Amino acid sequence: AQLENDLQVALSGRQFVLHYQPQWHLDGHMVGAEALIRWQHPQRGLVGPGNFIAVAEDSELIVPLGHWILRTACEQLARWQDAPATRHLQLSVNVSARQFRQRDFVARVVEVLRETGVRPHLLKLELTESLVLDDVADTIAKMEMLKTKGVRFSVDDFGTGYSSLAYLTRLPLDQLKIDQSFIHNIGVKHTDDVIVQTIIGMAQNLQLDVLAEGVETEAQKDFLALHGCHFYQGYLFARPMPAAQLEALLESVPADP
Ligand code: G
Ligand code: G
Ligand code: MN
Ligand code: NA
Repeated sequence: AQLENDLQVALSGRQFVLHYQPQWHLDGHMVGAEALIRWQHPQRGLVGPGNFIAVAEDSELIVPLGHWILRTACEQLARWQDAPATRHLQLSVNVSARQFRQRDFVARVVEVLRETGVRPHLLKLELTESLVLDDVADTIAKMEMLKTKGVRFSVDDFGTGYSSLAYLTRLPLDQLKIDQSFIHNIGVKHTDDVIVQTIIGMAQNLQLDVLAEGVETEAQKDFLALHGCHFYQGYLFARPMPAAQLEALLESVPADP
């Protein structure tokens, strides 16, 4: 409960910041970024979410925190869409289960879009496989309402759950993100090579984009490219970074056409 209290203080004290990890097309263009929260702790410095997101998710705190994340990400996205060099960047935002299950989740997203002026198709909401599976009817209803507005959807950590093709076809999805545990084992564990190829094939058959996350080596990238994966995120390309640093990085790589 101490950490929960500290998080409450951090939220009202504006101690959270968002970093952005670039996402790339195979052709070398930066296509977007994923927003990842950090805690700028007055004593401990920059703290990663591994230590606190789970605690926030176990309490109601994830609801106001999740809303702050969405609003802050959309404020950044609004600045990017208004500048020539960054106007094509899409932004992925992680959504927690408790946040998504709120009755007013759809209304909140629509409100943030309206207030920030973000073009909805630039916003991609990342839902985990387990979230999506937990209450499929509610998931589909909410996704469809937002899909109508133009918002895009990605399944995060894909492959770690037990999703069937049958339910995947019922969701208005745009992208599958292959979980980094599988990427890590490319060339190391044969069954994971097979899983990666299967996910890429599944995405192609469903006409979804597929993004590999946690790509750390050229060998992993080459394997993924060989098997038809077009989108990448990982330390091989860039770490999560402040928005200004991402903008500087963009100046040194070709912009998305
Ligand atoms: O870099 P990384 O340490 O940023 O993130 C660790 C975990 O925290 C990941 O599972 C990631 O999905 C989660 N996470 C990071 N940022 C956010 C966020 O803004 N919202 C939610 N719900 N989870 C996040
Ligand atoms: O769970 P989610 O996929 O939302 O969070 C992504 C997490 O993966 C973040 O903690 C991010 O910092 C981390 N990450 C991103 N790229 C890499 C990578 O290449 N290697 C490793 N080990 N972690 C990564
Ligand atoms: Mn994610
Ligand atoms: Na993930």
